Amino acid sequence: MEIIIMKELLEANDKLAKENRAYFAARHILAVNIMGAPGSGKTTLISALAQELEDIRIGVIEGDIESSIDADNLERQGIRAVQINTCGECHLDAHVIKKGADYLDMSNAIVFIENVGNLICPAEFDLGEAVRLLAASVPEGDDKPFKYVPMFSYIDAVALTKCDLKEAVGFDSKNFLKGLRTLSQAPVFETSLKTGAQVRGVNAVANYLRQKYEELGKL
Ligand SMILES: Nc1nc2c(ncn2[C@@H]2O[C@H](COP(=O)(O)OP(=O)(O)O)[C@@H](O)[C@H]2O)c(=O)[nH]1
Ligand SMILES: [Mg+2]
Repeated sequence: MEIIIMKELLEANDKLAKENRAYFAARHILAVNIMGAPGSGKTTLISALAQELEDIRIGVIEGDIESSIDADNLERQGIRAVQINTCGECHLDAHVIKKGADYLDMSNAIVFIENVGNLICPAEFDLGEAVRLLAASVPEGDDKPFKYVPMFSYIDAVALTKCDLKEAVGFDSKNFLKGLRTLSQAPVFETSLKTGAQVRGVNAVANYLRQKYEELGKL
């Protein structure tokens, strides 16, 4: 019985995700679903990308089980954001994304969706996004692609965040890539965004997204 309920839930979500995809396309919006573990650097990355892509309109749909800390932080930086609280749910779904997008009411924009910090459930819920970007942080360890197979199979690109900590935590890049490449050919962008230190790698992620955004116009 449980299996049937879950299947119905996912089918209903997929239908709404399809509608979201059409909504984003009609408004010339590149929707980017940013997933990753809690604390992997998702908000920090969004903030840095917004600076790097300053010539493009940016909106953010923030997902957390509670609080509006991330949306408040982004708004303080002048980035248009809306907070969604899932009240305990471990992922965002297509239904709440439509609500967030309606609130932002944007067009000709890149809309970042910061998913709930979790390496499992978000990989089951299509949101209608165009790009799935995983923020995988160095301190989580190089073995994560071997352990979280659905997530590492689901994504289009990886931002390997907190690379300034590689040496400190003994991160083995070769092992990380070995695990990832059995599942996906997703490009990997190494970033270091430590507060007060030199920012590295965010321009490559921004260029990747800029290209995706420019490709929208050619469809
Ligand atoms: N050393 C280091 N710390 C980082 C980097 N990126 C983010 N952080 C820190 O990691 C913590 C969690 O970042 P946050 O963006 O809030 O993660 P989120 O929970 O995935 O949104 C914060 O204290 C950030 O300052 C990085 O590249 N290097
Ligand atoms: Mg965050």
